[in-house]
Amino acid sequence: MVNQELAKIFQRISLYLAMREVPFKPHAYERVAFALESLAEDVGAIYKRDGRKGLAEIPGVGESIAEKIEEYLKTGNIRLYEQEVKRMPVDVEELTSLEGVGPKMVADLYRKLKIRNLKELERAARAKRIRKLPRFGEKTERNILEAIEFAKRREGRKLLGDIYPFVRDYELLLKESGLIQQVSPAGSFRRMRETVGDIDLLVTSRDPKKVIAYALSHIPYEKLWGKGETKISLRSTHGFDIDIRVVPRKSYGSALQYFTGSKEHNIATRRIAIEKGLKLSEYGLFKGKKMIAGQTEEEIYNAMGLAWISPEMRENQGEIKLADTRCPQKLPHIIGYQDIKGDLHCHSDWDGGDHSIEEMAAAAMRMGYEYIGIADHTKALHIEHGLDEKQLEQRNKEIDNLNSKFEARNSKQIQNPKFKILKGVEANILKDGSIDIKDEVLAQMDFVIAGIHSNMKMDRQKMTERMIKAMRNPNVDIISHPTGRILKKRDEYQIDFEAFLKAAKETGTILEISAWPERLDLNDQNIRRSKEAGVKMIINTDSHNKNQLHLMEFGIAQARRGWAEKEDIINCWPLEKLLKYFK
Ligand code: DGT
Ligand code: CA
Ligand code: CA
Repeated sequence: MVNQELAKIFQRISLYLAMREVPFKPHAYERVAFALESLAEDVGAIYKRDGRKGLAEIPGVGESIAEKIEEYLKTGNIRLYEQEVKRMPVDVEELTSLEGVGPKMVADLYRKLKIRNLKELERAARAKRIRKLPRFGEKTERNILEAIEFAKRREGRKLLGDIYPFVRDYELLLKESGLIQQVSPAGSFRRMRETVGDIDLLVTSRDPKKVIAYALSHIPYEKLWGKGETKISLRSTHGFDIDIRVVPRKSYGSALQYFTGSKEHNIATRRIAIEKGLKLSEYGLFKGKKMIAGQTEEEIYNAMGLAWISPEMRENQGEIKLADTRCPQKLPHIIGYQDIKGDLHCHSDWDGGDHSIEEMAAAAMRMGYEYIGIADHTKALHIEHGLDEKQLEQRNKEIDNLNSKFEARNSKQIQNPKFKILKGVEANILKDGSIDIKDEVLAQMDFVIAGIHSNMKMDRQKMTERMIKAMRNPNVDIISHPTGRILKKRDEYQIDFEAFLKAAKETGTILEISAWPERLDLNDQNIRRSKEAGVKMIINTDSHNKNQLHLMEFGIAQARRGWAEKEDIINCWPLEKLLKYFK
């Protein structure tokens, strides 16, 4: 947990320094925050073992930041951070989480109007006080109010990616108690919904009271919503709610089935039980007074004449009908968490990513992948150090050299004998639908991803035309994060999605499912629509750091929620088949 706490502090320091317009440093702190978030080992453990030197080996951590980590581990504080907070006591995270509000604006608002948080910002905007500030104006004020409305609508739900590490920690914590037999997350988390309202955890134990006492003494919380003999409900100090329930072993399956939901799925399964003269509840499946199933989910579904259904599919969207053993159609054989053979949207240090192509490739090999695609940004994206034609040609040479080196080395290695690095780009779709890199150079790539990174607020017809024109480019293979939404921050582009799908099908363009936790774009619904339209998809992480490759899991989860099968997802395919599919 120390990693996450430190990441948060460094993220805030980065924002505070940006508020004061300190050059370079904000980026350095942001990078460290990123690296810490996805670091597998606990920094405390690293420090214990290797001291400050060990800390300095974490990507992005230099001398001075290593010192700060040490300071935090020793004192629980970082002086620099406290000074910054004192200088400008604003909730910089909350304010900059608004679309269009950056650190400089936050600093201005504090200096001129003493605005410290969202509430005060909203009050000032409604009182029309913001438009009077120099460099703000009426339009900015309106945008701020719009962004606040957006934030309010999403309030309360957390991103799956944000709470994921905590849930895994709680699971471990409960396992280590020695008091329990089984533990599983339930609810929307187990269904891997893109956002989660509260965390539901289910355990079996002979001693529920002790489990409850253990949880209360081991999970830091700020509010206790309720406490019973077998249940507690609390708000963790990290700001999200957790329900923990202890159930008897013989009811574990039925409780898991019930608390996994969704509610709509439960209502439908309960109705099926009634039709068969049975009664289904969290305690078990009953015929009269006799319990006929309860220990596992399988036996419950089976006793109702249904096949077991993956949690990701339990949204009452037709899955129950297909699970009926009498139904001639079967449930789709959705992709598994181990089915991905490579990640094609990875950035390298060529465009400002944290790791070299070789390091990214080595990390991909460790994940058991057969290939990795390097898709650096291209020149129209200045802030991301986009590459021009000449730099791309140089970068491609490096990839060729690495591939030859791997071939030589792999001949003696049994692991991943055919591993390949593919040459790609993430090029920009300009306002008129053209691509910012010359066709001759695009043609030299193994694959081309194109995405929208500017002019996102176009009207529906123009945006649709722009996308379709990009897909008609004979070099464009993949459209990255196709709808452009950022969870809790920004809506999708205005686009005619049906026309977009039709053009993707016609041109053989592949749609990306971005596994990046703030994007998850395509989302589950659009994945299902694409599958039904016969449009192929690819799940990519958009990693800018080798420690982000594991984010793949979130993309796979959304693909499973969208009922995608191996045939629909091209990076479940072997390399040859994949390469043949590109234009
Ligand atoms: P969330 O927390 O809003 O992201 O969504 P869930 O699905 O985790 O919902 P939650 O935490 O309120 O409840 C967990 C599960 O318990 C839910 O998925 C299904 C079950 N459940 C809760 N309330 C009801 C209910 O009124 N009827 C039925 N049939 N099931 C319920
Ligand atoms: Ca829940
Ligand atoms: Ca709940």
